[in-house]
Amino acid sequence: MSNMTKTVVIVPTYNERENLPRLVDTVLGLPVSDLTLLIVDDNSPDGTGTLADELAASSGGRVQVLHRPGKQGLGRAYIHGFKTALAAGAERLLQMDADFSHDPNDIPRLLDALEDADMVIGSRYVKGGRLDETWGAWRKLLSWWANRVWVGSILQTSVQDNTGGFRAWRRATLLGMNLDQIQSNGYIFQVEITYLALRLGYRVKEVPIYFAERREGESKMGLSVQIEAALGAFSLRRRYRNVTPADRATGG
Ligand SMILES: Nc1nc2c(ncn2[C@@H]2O[C@H](COP(=O)(O)OP(=O)(O)O)[C@@H](O)[C@H]2O)c(=O)[nH]1
Ligand SMILES: [Mg+2]
Repeated sequence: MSNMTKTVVIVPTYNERENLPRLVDTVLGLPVSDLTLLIVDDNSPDGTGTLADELAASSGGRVQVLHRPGKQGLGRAYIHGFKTALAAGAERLLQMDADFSHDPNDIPRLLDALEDADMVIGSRYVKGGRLDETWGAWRKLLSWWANRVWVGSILQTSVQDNTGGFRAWRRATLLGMNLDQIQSNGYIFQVEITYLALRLGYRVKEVPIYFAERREGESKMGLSVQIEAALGAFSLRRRYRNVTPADRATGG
C-alpha cells in the first residue's frame, strides 16, 4: 500500500466481474488528483478477485486489491478497507458499490461537500435525490419507509438516507470512531456507522444522488438481510444511545 494516495475510493466486491473493468476506468478517469481505488474482494466465485489483480497490474499503481478468504459481508470488507487505507495515510475515504448504482461521476461532488463536513452521504431521500425510474411505486415506498420512517424514528437520526452506501469520510472522523467496535455486516452496517458518527457529534451532510438500478450481475442483499437490518436498529439504539462527543477515540 506504499503508493496509496490521499483520496481512496473503497469498493467491496462479490461477483462483480462484469461491472469491474468499466468501474475502474471511470473512477481512474475522474478529474480528482491524487485518487486511488481499493477493491476489497471476498474471494468471489466468479473470479472478480483475479480480474481485479489484472486491472491493478495495468493501473500504474492506482488500483490495489485486498483479498479476503470468503464472503463475510460488506461491513467486514469496509472495515478492512478503511483500516488499510488509513494505515497508508489516506485523508479522504469514499465508499461505494461496484454495480453503478452509485455513479462514480458524483464523487467530486461528495468530495466538495466534505470540505465543510465530517462525513457526506450521497442521498436518495433529500430534495433532488431519486431512485431508479424503473422501480415500481411499491418498492420505492418500502425503501423510503425502511430508511426514513423505521430507522429514522427508532434511532432519531437527522439524516434522510440511513442505509445508503455512497459516502465520503474524513480521516479524522473514522479515527475518532474506533472502528473496532463496529460489528455489523449487511445494510445495518451503514446504519451503524451513520448512527455512531451522529452520536459522536460529527457533522454529517447529505448531497442528492440518482440511485440507478445495478448495471450487471445480481444483488447480494436478500430479504433476510433487509429484515436483519430493520430489527438491528433496536440493538444499535441500546448500544450507542448514550454515546456523546466525549467518547471520540483520541490519539488519531
Ligand atoms: N467484499 C464483499 N462485498 C460485498 C459483499 N456483499 C455485497 N458486496 C458488495 O457490496 C456492494 C453492494 O451490494 P449489492 O448486492 O449491490 O447490494 P444492493 O445494492 O443493496 O442490492 C456491491 O459492490 C457488492 O459486490 C460481501 O459479503 N463481501
Ligand atoms: Mg447494488
